[in-house]
Amino acid sequence: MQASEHHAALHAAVTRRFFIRQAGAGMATIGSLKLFADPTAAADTFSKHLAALQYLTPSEEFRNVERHKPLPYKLPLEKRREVGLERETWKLEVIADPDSNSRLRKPLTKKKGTALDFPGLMALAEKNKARFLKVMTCNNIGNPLGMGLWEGVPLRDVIWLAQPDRNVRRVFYRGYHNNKPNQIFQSSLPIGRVLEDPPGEQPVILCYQLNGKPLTGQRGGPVRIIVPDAYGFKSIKWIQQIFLTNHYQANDTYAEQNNDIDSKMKTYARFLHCPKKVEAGEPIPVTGVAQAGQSGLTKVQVWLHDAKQSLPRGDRYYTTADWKDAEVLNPGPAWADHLPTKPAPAIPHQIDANGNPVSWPLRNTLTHWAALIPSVPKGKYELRCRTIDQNGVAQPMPRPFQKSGGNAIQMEAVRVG
Ligand SMILES: Nc1nc2c(c(=O)[nH]1)N[C@H]1C(S)=C(S)[C@@H](COP(=O)(O)O)O[C@H]1N2
Ligand SMILES: [Mo]
Repeated sequence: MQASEHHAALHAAVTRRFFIRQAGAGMATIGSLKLFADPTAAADTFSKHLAALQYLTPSEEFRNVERHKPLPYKLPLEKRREVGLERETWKLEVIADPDSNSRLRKPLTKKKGTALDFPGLMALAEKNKARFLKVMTCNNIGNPLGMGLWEGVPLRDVIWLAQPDRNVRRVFYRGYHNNKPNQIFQSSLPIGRVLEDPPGEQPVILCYQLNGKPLTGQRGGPVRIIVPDAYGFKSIKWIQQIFLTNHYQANDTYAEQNNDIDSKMKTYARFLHCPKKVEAGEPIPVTGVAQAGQSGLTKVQVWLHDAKQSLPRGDRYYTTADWKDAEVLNPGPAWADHLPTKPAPAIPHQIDANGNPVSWPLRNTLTHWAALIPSVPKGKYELRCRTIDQNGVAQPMPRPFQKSGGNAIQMEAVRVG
């Protein structure tokens, strides 16, 4: 998977210091591990990854979750221009849901020539733009799709242009869908979430930039919605229409597909590097990523289980197992190393004026972690990782159901000897 190859490269760099420190601390067995035989060799091995060190996933290396035929960004340029999929021709309508009684004094419509165009969006951005770090994750896929710095105009600024004044309880929105009703992919939010951000939370935005560059067609450009605290299906790509409605129920395409559409991002850990085989007497170096969701993250833990032994009985999430803390790695200002513009921006609730994260890990983003597991006797083992959130709750609790976001405890087989 491309995204995880990318994470691996970045990861090698942030984890390098960790392993060198362990080696320097004189762990008795580390000398027998070729890769870490001496700290300089380890540094060399990793230095080739250093060039690729990026906390942020390059736009084209995100994993795509898309379902339109043809895919909007693969249409010929002429057609993309015609249907508003280029900045020069993009238009956004903000209208009352025709099936509802919402009232807007100044709907933004193509018909009346009042729809918002790209220069109009840029004029709003000049007055008030937002940017924030957020990991894109599909609730149906067990690994994050990519980590981004997203920039856009708060959606509420555009909604207020349309002067809504009564009977508005939700926002419905959809993107370009080849004008085929059966290809509509849509989502919705309570109007309150759009107009006001919960404490410490980022605004819902009309996003036109990712990692300091224009949002590409593949990532949902020219403009997509980004909902900072939600799973990917709320972040509609190729956005063109917003309906204000008095309906109190959601109309999300994902609701029809048996998903929990009210789910906030969850906290969970994944392995990136986990050796399939190690020599007896050698420690086991493992690394991974973790998503810090709604309840943040305090710990990543690993547990090496001898496959000959039985698993804890009546304890399906292994809460009584012998979990050991891994190290959560803070990239510091290096998170911004590959942004095209310097210095990196300060970000409310996330990045201070010196480019340092205000805390680590940040909610709704990724972090990297590493662990060096002491050597064990010859045999077959099962290695698992999990997170502990800021409420002290261990993965996959408190929300273990698959349809609100895949967060099952991951297991890798390791052979020793
Ligand atoms: N118009 C449109 N927007 C969409 C989708 C889509 O199929 N069409 N997929 C959604 C889903 S389910 C996810 S998980 C994210 C994935 O975003 P990405 O492809 O940029 O990684 O986009 C969301 N936005
Ligand atoms: Mo998704």
